[in-house]
Amino acid sequence: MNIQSAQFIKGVIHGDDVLDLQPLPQVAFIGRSNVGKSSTINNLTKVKGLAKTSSFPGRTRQINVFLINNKFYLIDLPGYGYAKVSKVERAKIEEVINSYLFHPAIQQKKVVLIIDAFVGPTDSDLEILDALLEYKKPVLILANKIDKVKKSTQLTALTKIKATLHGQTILPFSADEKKGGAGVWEEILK
Ligand SMILES: Nc1nc2c(ncn2[C@@H]2O[C@H](COP(=O)(O)OP(=O)(O)O)[C@@H](O)[C@H]2O)c(=O)[nH]1
Ligand SMILES: [Mg+2]
Repeated sequence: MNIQSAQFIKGVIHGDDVLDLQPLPQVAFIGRSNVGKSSTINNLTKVKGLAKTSSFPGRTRQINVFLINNKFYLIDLPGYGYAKVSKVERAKIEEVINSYLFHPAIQQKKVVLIIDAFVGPTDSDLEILDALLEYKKPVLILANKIDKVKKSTQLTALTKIKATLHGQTILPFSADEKKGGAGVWEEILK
């Protein structure tokens, strides 16, 4: 993918707030807090700092919208499953995510579900995957932070992840490394 332009459009807290976007395809990034959603967006667009990354989980509470090449939108969603926030706060974040992901008037071109290759799929990951499949969303699963898994055990780790995630295709990825983005773009735009 040749990136000519990548711009931040807005940050919102409800799916209704993106209904005024141009009628262009939307690619959404979803996953646990701190799994590397923002890093993946920066890697794919090759714009460092486009999406704010943080080593502290639970920082993004809003839906951030980016316009790429004036052709499609990348949607950075808040992370779920962060244990250190209150129940009320967690429910609020889930509401923000669901209001966008399952909005009846929004059909994403792709929903990129990012899981941690080192940690493996969590209950929250499975829950969201099941919901995405139930809503017949076009899902792409990235196993990010593959650099944290020893080379010799990567295949075993990926096979295990795949089995847990109902045999869905899993793409190993490392948002921290420069390479690998081309394969992800190919899958996203399929
Ligand atoms: N080792 C490693 N660290 C990563 C990778 N992707 C993201 N991180 C780190 O994980 C932390 C959270 O990343 P961020 O993109 O902010 O996660 P988000 O909360 O899902 O948006 C940051 O400290 C990143 O540098 C990766 O592929 N490998
Ligand atoms: Mg983020």
